[in-house]
Amino acid sequence: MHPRMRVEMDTELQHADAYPVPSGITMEYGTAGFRAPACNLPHVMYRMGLLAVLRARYTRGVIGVMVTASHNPEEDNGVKLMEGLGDMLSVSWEKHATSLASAQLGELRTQLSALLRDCPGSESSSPVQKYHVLIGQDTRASSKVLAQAVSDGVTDLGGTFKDFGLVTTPQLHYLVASHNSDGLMGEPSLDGYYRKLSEAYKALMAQAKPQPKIEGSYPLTMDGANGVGAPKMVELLSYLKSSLAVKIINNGESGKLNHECGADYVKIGRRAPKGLQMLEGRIYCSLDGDADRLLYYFVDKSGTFHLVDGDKISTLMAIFIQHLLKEAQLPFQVSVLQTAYANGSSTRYLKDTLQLQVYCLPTGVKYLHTKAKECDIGVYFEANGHGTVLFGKRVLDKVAEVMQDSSKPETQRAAATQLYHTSQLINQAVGDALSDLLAVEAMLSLLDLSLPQLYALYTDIPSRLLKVKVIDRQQITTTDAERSVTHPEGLQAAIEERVHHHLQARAFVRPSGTEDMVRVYAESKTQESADCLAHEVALLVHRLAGGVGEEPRATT
Ligand code: 16G
Ligand code: MG
Repeated sequence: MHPRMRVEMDTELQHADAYPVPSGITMEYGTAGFRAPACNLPHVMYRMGLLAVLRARYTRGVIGVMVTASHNPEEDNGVKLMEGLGDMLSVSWEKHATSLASAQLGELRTQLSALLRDCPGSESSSPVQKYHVLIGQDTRASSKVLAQAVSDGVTDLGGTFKDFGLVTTPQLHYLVASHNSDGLMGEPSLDGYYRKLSEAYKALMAQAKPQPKIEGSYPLTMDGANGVGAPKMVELLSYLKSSLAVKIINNGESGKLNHECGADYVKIGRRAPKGLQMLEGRIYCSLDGDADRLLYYFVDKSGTFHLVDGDKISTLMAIFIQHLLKEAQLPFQVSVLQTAYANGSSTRYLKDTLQLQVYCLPTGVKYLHTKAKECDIGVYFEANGHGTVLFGKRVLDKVAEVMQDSSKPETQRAAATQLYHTSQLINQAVGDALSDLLAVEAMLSLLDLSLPQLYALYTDIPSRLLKVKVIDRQQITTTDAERSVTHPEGLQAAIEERVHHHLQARAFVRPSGTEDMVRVYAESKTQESADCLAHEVALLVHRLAGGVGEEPRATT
């Protein structure tokens, strides 16, 4: 056993004094880890370094710690842990993260000792084992110092670490997954990541019809949100050589992170990033600050903006895979996993037109990813652009069998080969904007489908998202994948009563996992009706669930 890893916490925690808990600050490990103004985070980062070593010891695998606050403003930062095959920190350890985060020194030792006692093998005197932590960071000015705090925590508990510096969140998930699978998921390096993606993309595109070139221009423009996705896309493009041309804007050279650009800005406002003059016939996409979300968009002849959101990207992927399964004569089920925010039209199209199995799950990647793992092929995307496709082992084994079976017709084997390359292209650890971007490009080409054609497959039902501030948002509890409120009493009945006054309508409310707000979502036949319903429901939340400040006003 490492000398610093005794069951009783007699270790010095050399750096602990440098990271006191500021008074009056408590934080919760939420949907996407901790997020807060960067100045409030050094002590949290140090403690997450400590926790990562314990978790590495508990899981007997490498743990990843990513310093990022994704699409939040530059002034914020955050941290999340990943483990196993790139999964999010186990939900059962989130409470340990929460309680360690605000533990003062004495309490910290007590909590660490308790956690240490529970670690398997803690009583044995087995030979020294290194507990290894991979650290990554986004482009925020605060990230470097905060990553240092993580590494101080790691070394204080005798762990070792590798700081990868700037990486996208999905790249760190990949690195953790590849480390913990002994390279089965790919080589555990950034070079391994780029090679895997670029080779799979080139192999898929070798089967596609050549695309018409637009002289002196790029068919695809990518908004990097002034975040880490932009430089990482440049690296990826150097592996792709001439097989993909992308113009990158908001590459971080001058603009501010996530400011008037990026996937969240585009999704919420349904508009182009500031300064982008969109042209008909071109296509555009936006990443978020840590490159785990991707959205596409274009303008039509009249200059009207159209968003191809996560629901539509998920539809494209499901169509592509369903088509290949049929060609390859593989009788596997494609399941699509959505959250309550998925537009009702998308759900109907997937179920009724494509005849796919569709599930609705609570918001947050951890729920979608866990369910996707149970499926033959699980396609999951949140409407906000975060998602991926998971291929089950049973499917991959069968795909490999067909690929190699020379008695099968060429078309069948070719389809199986494309399925194989698709499974290599799409990040199996987590939703990954860079990997998804290559997948969307390849799938559109191979299906010979344009982005406007994908957009036109179904028409979104008008919707409205609002937020309401209440005294304590945790007082609102929900069931049925967040589509129905269980507390406070009477709220659900009142929502349903309002919904009945609108055509083709639905509405739900849920406490946000990342902001101190209650979110309200409504859909209805017309935009006016959706706006009205959302406002009515927001008023109900304010009145029945302890609203703070003025009542919500109607949107005009
Ligand atoms: C986080 C989640 C995202 C979810 C969003 C909801 C991960 C990696 N990210 O960004 O999946 O859509 O939170 O935020 O799980 P909300 O709870 O504030 O609505
Ligand atoms: Mg993100």
